[in-house]
Order: sequence, then structure tokens, then C-alpha cells
Amino acid sequence: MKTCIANGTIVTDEAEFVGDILIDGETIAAVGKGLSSLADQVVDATGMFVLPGGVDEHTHYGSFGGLLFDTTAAAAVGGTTTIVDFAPQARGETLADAVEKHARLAKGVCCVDYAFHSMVMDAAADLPAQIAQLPRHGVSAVKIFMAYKGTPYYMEDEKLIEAMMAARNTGVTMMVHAENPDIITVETRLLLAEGRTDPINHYFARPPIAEAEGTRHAIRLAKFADCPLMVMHVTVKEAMEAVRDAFDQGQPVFGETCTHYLTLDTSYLAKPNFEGAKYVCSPPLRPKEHGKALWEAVAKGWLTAVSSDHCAVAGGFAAKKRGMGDFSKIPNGCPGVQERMGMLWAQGVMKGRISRQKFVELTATAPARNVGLEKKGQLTPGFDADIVLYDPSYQGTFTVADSLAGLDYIAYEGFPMAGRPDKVFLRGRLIAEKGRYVAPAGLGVRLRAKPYARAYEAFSPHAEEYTF
Ligand code: DUC
Ligand code: ZN
Ligand code: ZN
Repeated sequence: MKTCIANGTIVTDEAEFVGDILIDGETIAAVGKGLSSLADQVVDATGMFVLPGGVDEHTHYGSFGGLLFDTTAAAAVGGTTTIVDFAPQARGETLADAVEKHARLAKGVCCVDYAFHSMVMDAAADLPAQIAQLPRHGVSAVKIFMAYKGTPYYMEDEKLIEAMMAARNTGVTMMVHAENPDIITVETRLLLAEGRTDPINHYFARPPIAEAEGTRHAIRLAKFADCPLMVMHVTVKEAMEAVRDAFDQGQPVFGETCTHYLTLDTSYLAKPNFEGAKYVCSPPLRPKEHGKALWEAVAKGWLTAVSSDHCAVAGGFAAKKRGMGDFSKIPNGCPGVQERMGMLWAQGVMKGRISRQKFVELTATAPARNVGLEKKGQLTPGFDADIVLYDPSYQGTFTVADSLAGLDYIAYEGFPMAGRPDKVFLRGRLIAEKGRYVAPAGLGVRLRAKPYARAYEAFSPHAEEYTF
């Protein structure tokens, strides 16, 4: 069966032009003009922007208390056709077993295609060997937590260095959650001792300097270990600058940021009636000036992708209220997979902060490249026919009433929409239309991410052997 998406404005990470996309089965067969006559059916895309389906390189379905894959229709209606989800590790479990267990939860349930990252939540003595196994399980990246001291997530430098060396030797991308754990521990203790228990104190306990220090620290360790590095959820100007400057000096260091750090700020944590708890995530929301620096960074390519860090904490607002009386007990997590692309379009493209090409790069092309997903993120013959017809004329507001994420709130309530995905195709099949999910659940398939992905592209551990 051949389908032609005709007469839309096709937007890639480099250009845009009015034309057609011919889909043959699940794959893009051709991009050009006058392709309708080759198709069995034609979808008129006049007036639409035709975008690659979004790739969200950072989601938490089931980790950090997040709801599971039965809530992934939210991704589809928001224009995201691939998620890369963190597989949580149970105590005593190997990283590979954790990935395979997580894959069983997604199979036949997930509404969009999915790949996995590993995350170390219980570092065993053989962690380096476990990391080396990951590419065989289709996993190209592992995340290490420098924060969360006192929990099994936390990793001390000695282990982190060994993990970096193992990752480097096997082409696994080392991802870090970079916040100085001791600053957080001390600040949390001081704040609670003063009786400061409200959600806003989550920010004061994790000040910008904690992230700046953690980021610089991670970059130095990576330099020592000769390991490419991906700094996740960069939220502060100084951390972003550390990533940018290390890269400029020739170190393979990359970073991403997330929708909420670009569009929300610390004032949301101060909302009355404990509403601020809905916005508790780590690192925390930052004062506005950091958001400004992050917009500049994504526009200029100093940060490579915008993910949602989607974590829809099960139980919604009631679950967040477990932290009443002690902000440090508020479950961490901010939902956003559904709104990621629409918010970035409305707040980024429509406000002139990024171009449409940059939008495509940040939401689809670059994350696919970061993760090593070879057939995703581009409107190119041979790639999967994951395609969004984006209707720029639609006007509305983001509201929980339209959310498929399974919570009683969203993070972007009341924000204006500037258009929305009118039709979303997953491997050639229509799965969402005008905010509704229109396909049987569970059509997503598991993707294998290739090692030696983006962070390794300019990196040869044996470069000196080739100098003359
Ligand atoms: N880090 C994340 O990336 N997401 C949720 C919480 C965290 O610490
Ligand atoms: Zn993190
Ligand atoms: Zn996360």
C-alpha cells in the first residue's frame, strides 16, 4: 500500500519546501514533487507543516514512580512517535535483566516505537562488565546519578570512573545526572531544621551551584577517563556553559535540556495550596534568567536536544502530597511527553527563539542521532514513515482535560497552543488525529539503539596512533 502526503510544507533540520512524501508500507519511499500519481491513496497536507515524528530521548515510564506504557497515547497525540525510556534497575538485578524486564512491560502496550536507556540504581561490583553487555540488548546509553546520596542510585567517583572507562571501551554513551550530592544533603538538612518544608524549598536545597559544580566535576572525570559524555537535563547557565566550553576545547561533551526548563520557572514551585509540588522534579525549575540562557543554547547548538523527562508520578497530585511537611519527600517528576512538541513550537518557533529547522533538529533529528536510532527522526527515503502533519492554524490552550497522560494535572495548564498535530503517522499508519488517539493500543515496536552514537562521532580513543 502506497500513500502520498501531498502538498504540505516539508520541514527538515536543514530546509523547507512545498512537496510530497511517498510512503511505501512502513517506509518513506520518496520525497519530492508530483508523487501523488504513484500512490494508492493521497492525504492532502495543504496548509500543513510536514514534520518528522518526534523522538523523545528521555522518558520515565515506570521509573521514579512514573505511570507505565499504557499511558503512551499521550506521546502519540503530541506528535512524538518514538520514546527512549529509562529502564529502572531493581536491587540485585543486572542492567541487562532490567532492560529485558522493562521491554516485556512495553511489548504490545506502548503506542509509539520505543528504545531503552539503562540507568544504574544498584551498582554491583561487576558494573563495568554489565555496561559492556548493553549494546547486545539494543541499549546505547547508561545513566549514572551523581545526586541522591544515601540511596542506591548515588554513585561515588571511584565507581563512576570505572563505569566511564567501561562505557568508553564499548561505545556506550555515558549519561550523567550531574548535581553535587553533598550540597543538596547539607542544604536540605539546614532548611528542614529551620522548619522550611514547602515545595519551593526543593529549589533552595538544589541551588544552581550544585548543578554547576556537578557538571564541571563530571566533565573533568570524563576527561580523565577519556569518555564521551552526555549531560542530561541541563538547567542552569553555568552548567550549559561548562558543556559548551568543554566541547569547544575538543572534549566530546554534549547536553540536552527539557521543555519545562525552557518554559517554566521557579515561581511555579511557589504556587499556593501545595500546588508547587506538581512541579517538583530534579534538577528543579530555575529562575527565568537560566531559561533565557537555555534558549540561546538550543538555538546555537550548544545543547543538542529537548526532551520531556516525562515522569507522570502515579497517583497525581495526591501522591505529591506525601511530601506535605517535608519537601524532600515529594516524589520527583514532571509530566510533559504530550506537550513537548507543541510547547516548543508555541514558545520557541512562534516567539522567534528557534527556527522551524531547529525545531525539527531538537525534537526529532538530533535525539535520534544522540541515541543511535538509524531510521528515526528524518524525512528521508529509507527512514521509517513517522510523520506529523502540523496544523499551524489551530488555536487552543493546553489543559488537563485533553491530556492522555493519566494524571489529574499537567505542567502547562493554560499555556496557549499555536497549532497542533493534525495527523500523526507511525511507520505509515495513522495513529492520532486532532488530539485523539485513533489506532489500537500497543502498535509500538522495540527499537535497537546502536552503540558509538553521537557522542562518539568525533572521537577515536586511539587517535594518537594515527598522527604522523
Ligand atoms: N532525574 C531524571 O532525569 N528524571 C527524574 C528525576 C531525576 O533525578
Ligand atoms: Zn536525572
Ligand atoms: Zn529523567
